[in-house]
Amino acid sequence: MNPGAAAEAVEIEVHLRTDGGAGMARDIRMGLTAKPKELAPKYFYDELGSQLFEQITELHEYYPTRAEREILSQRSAEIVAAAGSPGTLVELGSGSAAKTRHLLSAMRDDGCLATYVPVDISEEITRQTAESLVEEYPGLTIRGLVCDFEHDLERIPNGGGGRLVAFLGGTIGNLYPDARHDFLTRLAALLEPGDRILLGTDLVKETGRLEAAYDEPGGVTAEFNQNVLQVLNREFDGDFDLERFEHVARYDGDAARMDIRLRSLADQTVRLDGLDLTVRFAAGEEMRTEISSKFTREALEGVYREAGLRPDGWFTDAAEDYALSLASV
Ligand code: SAH
Ligand code: AVI
Repeated sequence: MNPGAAAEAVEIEVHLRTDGGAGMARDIRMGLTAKPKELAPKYFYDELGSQLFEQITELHEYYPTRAEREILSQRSAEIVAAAGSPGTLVELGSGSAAKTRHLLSAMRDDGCLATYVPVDISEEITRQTAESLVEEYPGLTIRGLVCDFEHDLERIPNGGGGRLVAFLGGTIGNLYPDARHDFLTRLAALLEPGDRILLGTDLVKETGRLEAAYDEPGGVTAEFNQNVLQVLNREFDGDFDLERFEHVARYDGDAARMDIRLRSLADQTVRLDGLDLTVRFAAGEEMRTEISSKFTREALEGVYREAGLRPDGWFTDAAEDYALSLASV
């Protein structure tokens, strides 16, 4: 394809910091002054954070990506048919869209593929992904949205020819139950009859495997977690010393979720000039940076129903570590 044609087939809308960064500043100030302190996982994903996540997906201990790839590589044609051969694939939290190729190829082979809408908070990875995909799928139109999918969900375009809205990787598990309910309820309100959601969820399993997946000896996940402090240093002229915080990943069986934190290794004071904020950490104090919920089929079907969605498809890998499910209004 000539490069001009490829450029015309890609359009990326950016809706980040439309408030000049005031929302992020408010969020971080609230999180660092709360008791206990907490940061939202969406702040992990600067350019380095996105690269570190890609490395996580290749770790032996991190089975969710492998399991989801197994399902998509074997069942994408079936999923596309069950979703009514949609013309548009919307993907929330698309990242590198590595596994999404299976769905796009199944749509191409079905003859329905027209438009791909990647939606992600990380501009760099969304642009790279769009540029690669337009080369790989001649004729594909890409309408990327760089935004916070919780804030800007209603910007998702209407799809002529039906939509499949994929939310892969288990990222739904990074939302707290209330936020997840609001998010799915809003998503349900956007769906037209015939549109489908395709949701990736990690399943409940033994604690040892879960904790190993989030705290592997190689330390990539620790680096991914600590990188959020580097994001704050850059954004708010801060002086967090990453070496003085250690990665903690524990499974909370009552809440059925991984609980991921940074633990201060010393009594210390951190200054963020950009927020005119001084924050004290006691030795051993923990600050949560992410939760990652794990589901049973029954629990997930309850979550769907509460949001006004009807579960209508369930696909797992052979080991039943991970599930993809379809839902509609
Ligand atoms: N879907 C990919 C990537 C998962 S990592 C996979 O399965 O491998 C989570 C992705 O969601 C990252 O690319 C991150 O940038 C994006 N993300 C996280 N929070 C987000 C938010 N609030 N709004 C938009 N994108 C978000
Ligand atoms: C993006 N998300 C689904 C990952 C997860 O498994 O919750 C993020 C992650 N955090 C640590 N490792 C991977």
